[in-house]
Amino acid sequence: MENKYNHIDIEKKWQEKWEKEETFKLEDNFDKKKFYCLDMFPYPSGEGLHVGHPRGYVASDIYSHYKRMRGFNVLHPMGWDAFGLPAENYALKTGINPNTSTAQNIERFKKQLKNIGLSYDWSKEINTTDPKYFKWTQWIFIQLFKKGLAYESIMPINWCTSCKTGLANEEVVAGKCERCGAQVIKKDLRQWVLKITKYADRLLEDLEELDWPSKIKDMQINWIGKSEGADIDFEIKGLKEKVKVFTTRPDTIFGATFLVLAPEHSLVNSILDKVKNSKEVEKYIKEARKKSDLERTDLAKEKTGVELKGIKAINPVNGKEIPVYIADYVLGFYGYGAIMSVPAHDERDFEFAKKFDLEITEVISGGNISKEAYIEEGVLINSGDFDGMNSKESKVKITEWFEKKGLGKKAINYKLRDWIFSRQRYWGEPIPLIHCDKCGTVPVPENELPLVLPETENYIPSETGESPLANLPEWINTKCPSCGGSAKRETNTMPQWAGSCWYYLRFIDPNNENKLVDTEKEKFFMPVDLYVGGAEHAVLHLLYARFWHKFLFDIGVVSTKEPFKKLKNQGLIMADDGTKMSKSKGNTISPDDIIKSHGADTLRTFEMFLAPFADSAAWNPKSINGVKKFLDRIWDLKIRVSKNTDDKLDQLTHQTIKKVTEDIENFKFNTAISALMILVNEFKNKEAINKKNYISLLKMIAPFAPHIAEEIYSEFKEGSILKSEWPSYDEKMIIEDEVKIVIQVNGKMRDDLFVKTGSSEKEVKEVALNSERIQKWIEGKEIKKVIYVQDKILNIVI
Ligand code: ANZ
Ligand code: ZN
Repeated sequence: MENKYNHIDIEKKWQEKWEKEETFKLEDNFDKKKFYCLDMFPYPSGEGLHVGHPRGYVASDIYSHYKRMRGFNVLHPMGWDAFGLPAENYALKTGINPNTSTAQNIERFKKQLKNIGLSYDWSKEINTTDPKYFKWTQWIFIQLFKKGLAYESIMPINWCTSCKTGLANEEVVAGKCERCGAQVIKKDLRQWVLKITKYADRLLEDLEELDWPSKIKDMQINWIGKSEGADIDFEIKGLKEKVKVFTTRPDTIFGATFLVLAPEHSLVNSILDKVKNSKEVEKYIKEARKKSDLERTDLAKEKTGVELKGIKAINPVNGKEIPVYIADYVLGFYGYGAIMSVPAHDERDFEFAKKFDLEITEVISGGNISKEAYIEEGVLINSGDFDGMNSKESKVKITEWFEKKGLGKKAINYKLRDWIFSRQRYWGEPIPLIHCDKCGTVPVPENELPLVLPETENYIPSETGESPLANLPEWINTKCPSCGGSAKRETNTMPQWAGSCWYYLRFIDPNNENKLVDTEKEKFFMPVDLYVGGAEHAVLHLLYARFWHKFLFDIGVVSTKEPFKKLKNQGLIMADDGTKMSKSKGNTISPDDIIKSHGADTLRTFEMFLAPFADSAAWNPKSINGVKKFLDRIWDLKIRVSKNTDDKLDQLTHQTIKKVTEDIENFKFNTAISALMILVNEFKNKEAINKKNYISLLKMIAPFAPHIAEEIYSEFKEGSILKSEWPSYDEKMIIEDEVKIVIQVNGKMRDDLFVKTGSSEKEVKEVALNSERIQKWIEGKEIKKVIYVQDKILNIVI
């Protein structure tokens, strides 16, 4: 009888069965322990998925299966982050309404995800562009507005010359638009801005309680950029105006030999008539406006600047007259857009002083300031009464001196800026505000939400920088909700990040028409226990979502301080030549093709086996066949199942259960699969396999390869294996005498491994070849021979 593993039939059969029987539907059971396992939901692009995309989805799916089998009520949803520029740019090109193209893309994505056999509860599906969803995005905005956390401001914003829209700082990469690569310039525009800075301290402090990769936490810490120091006022000789500076080094004040203002500093314009070289100054200001902040603060860049001739400042601690410059290395929107320059102890100031031949006064001992700035803290010199004090103490003392004189005070500064929240685009949530001449800015009444997008055929933004909505008078003209007079709608839309700031809450209760989320359900399911996605979201989405969550906490909508308890980032899957996969390079591999040729189970298992989850890895078309063979082997073993017992196999099975359980808990999927491969090889060497051991194997492989596991299991047992209980192990069975074996490659020690006493050469070799440390040395090499001294040493000769 020919009974071969036929992945195509099996995968189709089980996907249909799961769907029909709603196998993965969230249980309406609040007595069980919950587990909320969330993926970063995708933007449904027109290109569909390549094999790199599902890596995170497969991992979270494995974890969800595992948790279900451990008795948890698992919420594992999926949805669409579907507002965004690509759909709008596509509409501009083709005239096709973004609604239409988005719906098509979603359908395609969904089909691709279903083919992978991911265990989402599709009854929880959401789409950020669905008015039933963005009604609540708008509702949250109105609450922010009512609490004074959304405000209007004329701001020089980052303006993409090609997309013709404002960008957040985070969307500008090396002075270019993150989306289209065009030059980004500064442009003054009326903007809606969210006061994320009000939450800066809480966003910092609460990072501590999160189980997140430290790299991501550090990026948030740096982005928020809290620094402590002092504000100090400098008098300008002969003028009323003072210049306030922020410094982290008040201990160096005696070395402040000049002031530098940012070109956009407000003082510059107001005193221009007193500046002798005003023409030169004006020209410099104009040039500076063309540069991005990044270019301006680039350490490597040659410093530029212009002296404000005829203007002098006074150093408050010693009364010395010092020159005043404008230079673009001082940013207009950090601190006060002005600095006291201490060339002896700050690198940029040092370079600047060298270039313009300015005085350099050493005030911290220990450096060699004829050569370079000495930026360490240390002992003060040339600092009057403060000589001999160390930096730490003198910072306090000098700040106190300023406080007493009323010339300064202790201060804290943040790099974090308020979040520019408006976009001049069509395909986004309309900002639900109305402008009335009499009443000012009034929110759309909450019972009139959602405020939907009007139909149009014209997606071209207006040249003035307003959104395409500004071209639709029937939409703009409305009644003031407060006085009933004629009024105008806000034409800005929200940025792409808005919908993803709170979607994890809506998954809990996606169809609630009266509330953003039901309070009881929210209490039960929040926080998200595990969040899986790309590390590229370290400071964008992950900071914005935390901000909104904290706001929702403050207004009583959510019960937890933080939304995402544990975060895991996946590494990228690269093309087999090691470069990034992209449609434009033509090196993408479609999961659909792999699913046809090898099966979804093989794809899933292979993506986890490829490398440690957080590492990037190149797609390896050859080794996928090895994974397919591994599943074939599991299939072929089923005819050997019997009542026979075998102590050695029992023991190995128990050891494997322990290893795989721990590995899944720790997201070490690749080593979990290695352990299963070893077990399967042992099984293969036996004529008969005890049924209990074989079922344990099936249960362990089920989260990785659910279709084949279901199919085989159904020959032995009733019900879905994915609803069965995770196998347990007996500690007593596992203990055995172990010895440490030294593993050498060409006579050099490369690893040591514990194996059971008396292991055969074959057994030790198998373990050794699975060690990552050993693989590094033998990869791609031919093994010439293996020398084994039992219980002592294994030498691999290549
Ligand atoms: C004097 C000084 C002496 C400084 C010294 C540093 C070293 P962080 O830590 O990033 O907050 N600064 C202040 N405002 C600035 C602006 N708008 N653009 C560019 N630089 C600015 O850095 C704070 C320090 O950055 C401040 O302390 C100031 O230079 C500079 F030996 O003041 B310092
Ligand atoms: Zn009114």
